[in-house]
Amino acid sequence: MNHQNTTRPFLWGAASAAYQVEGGWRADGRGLSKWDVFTNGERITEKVVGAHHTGNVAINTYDPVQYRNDIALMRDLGLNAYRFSLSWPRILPDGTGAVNTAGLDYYRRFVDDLLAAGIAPIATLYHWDFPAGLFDRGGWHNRDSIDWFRDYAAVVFEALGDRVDTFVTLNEPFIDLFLMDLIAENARSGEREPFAFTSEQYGRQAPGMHNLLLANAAAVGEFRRQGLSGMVGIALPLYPMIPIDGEDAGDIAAAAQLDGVINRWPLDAVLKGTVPDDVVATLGAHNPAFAIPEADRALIAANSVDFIGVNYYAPMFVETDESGPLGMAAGANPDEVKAFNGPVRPEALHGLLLRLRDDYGNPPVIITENGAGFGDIDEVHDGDAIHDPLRTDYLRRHIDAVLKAKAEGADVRGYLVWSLFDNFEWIQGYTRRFGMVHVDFETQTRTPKDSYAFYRDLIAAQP
Ligand code: IFM
Repeated sequence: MNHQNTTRPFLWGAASAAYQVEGGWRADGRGLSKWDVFTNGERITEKVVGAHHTGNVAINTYDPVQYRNDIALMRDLGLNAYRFSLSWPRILPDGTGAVNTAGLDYYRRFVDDLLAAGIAPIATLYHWDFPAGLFDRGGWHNRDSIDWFRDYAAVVFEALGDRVDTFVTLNEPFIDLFLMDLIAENARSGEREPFAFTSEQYGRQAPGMHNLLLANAAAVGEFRRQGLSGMVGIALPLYPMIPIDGEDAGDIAAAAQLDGVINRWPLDAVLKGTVPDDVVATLGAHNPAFAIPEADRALIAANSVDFIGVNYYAPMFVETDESGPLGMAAGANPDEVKAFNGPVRPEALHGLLLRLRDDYGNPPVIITENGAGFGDIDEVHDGDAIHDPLRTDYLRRHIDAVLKAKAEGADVRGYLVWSLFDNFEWIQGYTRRFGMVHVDFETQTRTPKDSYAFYRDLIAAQP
């Protein structure tokens, strides 16, 4: 592990992803991703939110006039870091082979404009927009995906490694495979409710998840091979697991098992270089073909990351439930106020950061996503102002939790809000707003909300 940049100031930033913000889906030679197909062809948003939403235009940040205005808002906010993702099919329209120079030029310009504004770029290589043609060949289930991704990473590192010093290989592999792909599959086939998963589906996704961890290792290896001086990490969706009945042995065991599948598996792989065999057994019970060859273990062992990106929104409350995947149900206490992504529990983020400190050798951590949407109750339009007190309170309490863990020795290097702007929220389309800045999706007008002013003042008050 390369613990560089210890002298860099704490990063106060925000995060986004290409498909959720860029638009320009056919511009300048961009190829298609699986999400273009999901939204334009099979129209999965109709099955989930009853409306046909796509990322074809999104919030239009492929347009340089638009994104330069957005960078001005970032500067006024006082951000010193901005996390964005690169669209794989914008750079390699077929996913492999010929490079689309116009796509790379777009990212070079965007990065240069961020740097000129004093904002450090944090570039994610993959945030779910898998090239459509390669998805048809099995996506992450095809072992060739490891080479496809390493070759794509090589192109990006060569093109941007001179100006980006922090790369994230993959965003939330578990959510990509076990949530989004399964929802899309259920919605498209119509065989079951979009959110109803089975143990067999989980077993089927397991080799894909393993391939994602190998792809991460291969990209980290490529980063080292090119001798780049920055840091490379991965952004994991981490969910502290809380047994619904803390006295019930079944619920306790279910919480531990789900922790293994979602948290411990990728954390062990990218930080310790090991594969937890109990997790392989849990998933292998639903897919006898799932096994880990020795050569794979060696690749993982040789390529741990420089930092861990923590995407934290909420804990999961877990209980045994024979009808749920892996015999479990995970959700939230129905009596709590919930943000879109779960109950508001900043203390669980604090605990998670101490777990990384204590169980994983205190790796450098960047909170690569944290934020909330609460729906209309938290989007109160009042003349030119938009009041979002619940989001503001959420951010304040989670930042306090992060700073407390940092003061207790956790090696936290930065905090990035999801998100600066309202944007395309995957299967929920434009119906879920996470931004500190409101976006009118018809006119692309940006209006800062109260949370923007809160975050600006908080950043300005830092020593
Ligand atoms: O919008 C998503 C993002 O793409 C991945 N992490 C969670 C966010 C909010 O749901």
